[in-house]
Amino acid sequence: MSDVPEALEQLYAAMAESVVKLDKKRAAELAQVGLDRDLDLNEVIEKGFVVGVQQVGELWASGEYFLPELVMGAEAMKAAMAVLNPAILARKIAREPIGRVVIGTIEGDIHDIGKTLVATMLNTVGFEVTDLGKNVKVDRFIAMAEEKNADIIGISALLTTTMVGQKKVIDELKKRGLRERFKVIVGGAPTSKRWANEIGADGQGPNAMESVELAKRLVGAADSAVLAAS
Ligand code: B1M
Repeated sequence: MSDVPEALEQLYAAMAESVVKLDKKRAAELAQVGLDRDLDLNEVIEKGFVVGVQQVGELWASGEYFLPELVMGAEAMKAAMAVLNPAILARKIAREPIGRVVIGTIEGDIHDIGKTLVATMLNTVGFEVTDLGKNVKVDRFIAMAEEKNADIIGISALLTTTMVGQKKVIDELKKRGLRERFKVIVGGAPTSKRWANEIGADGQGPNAMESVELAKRLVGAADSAVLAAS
């Protein structure tokens, strides 16, 4: 492939640019470069491709990009993740699960890139993860958490209009006398620690790495040496 920067910061910038330019092929190729160079994949994702998809969001918000570009930007990001995911999962440690997580994107919301990344990272460090996908109803979060005997329910929301669904899950847990049975983590761009406190969640994950640390703390596995998998 032509034109691959040697310097790390420029390579990350090229990864971001591939998403901004909606170029699936180049995004996948640059993800492969990240693997070939044995780079820290969290950095490849957070400093490279995520920066690009955020820029796509800004361009859309400012009216320079329209919905098709938003979709194509997401597809470029997904093309990169399709290359990186097998390598991330290959680091998984075969052992008893350190905890069980049921995770999904709340009803009305189809943004699933960040949620899937968090699910993958949790899986990698040793959680048993049930990914419910996107547009998940309140009842389904609770039914699956009970069925899987989950320790943690993870609820992602990317829209200010859907984040209220996170509160609905917690309120419903309280109503059914189940609030103490499960820890609840919320995440997604419009959420914050303050929001998590306000709705009575056990924590908010600002990004995938910190969400993993939070989940480990919540199941009392924070100091386990084997968890330094990524
Ligand atoms: Co949409 N979208 N989108 N979108 N989209 C946003 C979120 C928006 C901020 C763009 C903007 O205005 N700048 C805006 C929301 C505004 C608001 O509510 N405040 C927006 C809008 C308005 C919309 C539509 C309504 C557009 C329309 O149709 N008119 C529509 C909504 C559809 C729906 O859900 N009902 C829509 C649609 C789409 C696409 C389908 C085109 C596509 C999603 C494709 C997909 O996910 N499969 C899309 C995209 C790609 C975005 C942006 C550009 C990028 C989101 C993303 O994937 N980021 C986004 C702009 C932005 O975020 N800056 C935008 C990368 C990802 C790795 O980050 O998801 O934040 P993120 O996840 C992070 C953390 O948040 C955290 O960890 C992750 C990894 O670090 N995290 C968790 C996430 N979930 C977590 C859960 C946890 C813990 C941590 O525990 C459970």
